[in-house]
Formats: sequence, structure tokens, C-alpha cells
Amino acid sequence: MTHTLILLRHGNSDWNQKNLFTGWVDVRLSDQGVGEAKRAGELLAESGVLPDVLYTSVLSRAIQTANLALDTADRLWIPVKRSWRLNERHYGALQGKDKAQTLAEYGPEQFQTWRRSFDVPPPPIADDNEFSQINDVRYAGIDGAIPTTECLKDVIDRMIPYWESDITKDLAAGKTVLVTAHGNSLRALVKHLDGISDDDIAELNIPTGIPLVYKLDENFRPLGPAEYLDPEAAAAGAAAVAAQGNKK
Ligand code: DG2
Repeated sequence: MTHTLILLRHGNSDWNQKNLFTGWVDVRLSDQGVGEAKRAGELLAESGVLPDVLYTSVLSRAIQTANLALDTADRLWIPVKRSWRLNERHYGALQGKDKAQTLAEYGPEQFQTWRRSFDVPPPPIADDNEFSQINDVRYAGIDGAIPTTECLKDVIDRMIPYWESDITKDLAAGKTVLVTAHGNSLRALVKHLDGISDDDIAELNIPTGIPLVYKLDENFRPLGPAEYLDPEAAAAGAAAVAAQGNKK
């Protein structure tokens, strides 16, 4: 049996536009992001790859994106499951900081290590930092402590158990699953699915707002390379993410 999985990074957010590290800070879509989310819905409708169930993080930019895309594809009625385990990587003390200023202050090596290394987290965020999630009620019931920083490995460790316990169950039941999440939480899932090494994953960037479709075998392994529904826009979007520190 072939399973269909659609991954969608949220559209451009207010803080993507301002070039700020976001992580668990709950920012909204920019006007550009709203347009991208609607376009994602058009791409789903045009391709006929229509989700039966939606998984999102508990961050508004992913939820908004999924709602706009599903509304456009006339699929707003499908069941929805949300989990903090699909949240963006917690960016620690970098949350709220300007990416270009951080690059200028700490240099390209440190900047790249914080953004793209597999197992080096940024410094932790202090509880009294205005961008801490320590008192955010949506995380009151999560297992374990609310993160104060995460590297990609930490995201894999909290997300893959959820992939295995919940998302693959819907795939096994024959459902087409849409996962609407974030640049780094989706990098973690793509790393797992495609078997990308800890070193090579540094080169992978996920563009905002373009559906990426996987066909999976009965063991949830890809039958071939995943395909973006708009490959040209995806390549341009991924290059823009890679260059983000240089943006003025
Ligand atoms: C971005 C990713 O996350 O940033 O947290 O700043 O996908 O939620 O906009 P998203 C953030 P980079 O790791 O690409 O710098």
C-alpha cells in the first residue's frame, strides 16, 4: 500500500519578514505569508493531492497557514490534531534577535552552528526574557520541562515518537496526511524520512508555503524523492532561507 504525506512549512511570518529568530514565539503570518498559504491550497487543489487529516504545531503561523490552505482547497472540514511536538525548534536566547545583526556580531561560523548544526543548541533563554514560553498556558500539560533551547537533535527526539505513535497511524489507515509545521521541525522529519546524515542536513532548507509530497511504502519509507508542487518557487524559497543572515 502506498501512503501519501504532505509537508507544508507555514507561509512567511511577520518575524521571517523582519529577519528575526522566532522559534517558539507565537508570531502571525505577514501579508506575503497569507498569500503563500492560499497559493499552497491552490497547488493542493490543482494537483488533486487532497488531505484527509491535518497535523499542526500549536503555533499560530502554522495553524493560520493550514486553515487558509485548506479553505482554498475546500477541505476546511477535515479532522485536526495539534501537538507542541511539531513546534519549531526552540531558538533559546536567540529568540527575538535579528539574524543579520547576530551574524555580524558572532561571525559566520558561530551563526551557522547555531542555525544549522545537528547537536549544538543556542544558549538557553532566561525565564524572565520577554520571549520565554515558561508561563505560556498552552504548554502547561506537556511531558517534561518546557524547553529553554533546542538543537535539531532535540527536535528529532521529541518529534519522531509522535510521528510513530500518531501520524503513521493515520497513514496506515489509508489517509492522506498534511503536516503543517516549521523550517526546522520539518527539516527534522525530512532527515528521518530521507535518511540524511547529521552533517548533510545542514545544507537542507525548507521554503515557506510550498507543499512537499511524499509517497511512502508500507514501512513509511519514501518510494522516491519527495516533490514540491511548485519546484521553481521552492528552489528560490530555499535559497532565500539559506541567505537569511545576509538580508538587510
Ligand atoms: C524560523 C527558522 O522558523 O529559522 O525560528 O526563526 O519556520 O517557524 O519561521 P519558522 C525561526 P532558521 O533556522 O531558518 O534561521
